[in-house]
Amino acid sequence: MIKKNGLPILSFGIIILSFGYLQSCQSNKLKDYKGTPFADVQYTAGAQIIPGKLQCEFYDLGGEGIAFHDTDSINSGSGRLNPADGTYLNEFRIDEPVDISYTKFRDPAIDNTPFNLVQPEKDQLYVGWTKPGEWTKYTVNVTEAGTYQLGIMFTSNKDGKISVAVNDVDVTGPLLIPSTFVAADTIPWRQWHHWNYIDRLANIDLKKGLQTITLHTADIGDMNYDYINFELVSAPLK
Ligand SMILES: [Ca+2]
Ligand SMILES: [Ca+2]
Repeated sequence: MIKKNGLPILSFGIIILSFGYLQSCQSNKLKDYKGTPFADVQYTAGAQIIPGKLQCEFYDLGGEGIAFHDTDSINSGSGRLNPADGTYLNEFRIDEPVDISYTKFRDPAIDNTPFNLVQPEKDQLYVGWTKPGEWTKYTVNVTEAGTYQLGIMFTSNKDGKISVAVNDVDVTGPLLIPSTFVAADTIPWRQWHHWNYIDRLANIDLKKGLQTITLHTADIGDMNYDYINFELVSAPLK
């Protein structure tokens, strides 16, 4: 009887052990990771929740090489394009080299032009001045395992490419972020302010629990990232 039942019991045991090993790898990965969820005087919610919007400017705390990689030591937005004036938006992460700005609705128009493919909301922080090789990393809390459809709110001065990694493993390969260049807009700098939203960027599988998502600027650059939306489209197979 023992011999007869040995194989199924052994197989079941291997499946359990394999599952445990994968879980262990995942938690060890996070344990070895030195970054922590973003927090400041206004944002205290901890790890961003999936499903939902991953706000790109809320990349983790931890510094260069841990929570992000930037090609220089300057924040081209906070404190530069947006002078330090004591306001939250102008000084957001002012001492960090990831380049951050926010959507401005003014007259003359900046982010509120008819050249938008999708109108953004005003005062939305975003990561900009992106260059190939740069990345930002996020500790996220996935509340439901399954397949997620990714959407992105963005501008793209050329046909840039991004990729997305889960626990440091690239799960998408290069994804085209099509140009939002509009020749009819004769103000050159405003080509960086034509917004669009893609709702079917990619589908990825996520396990439940705390893990990391990394947003890579894979090619070309010159994109602005407001947020990536994670919509649960199917639950895991039972
Ligand atoms: Ca920079
Ligand atoms: Ca944002």
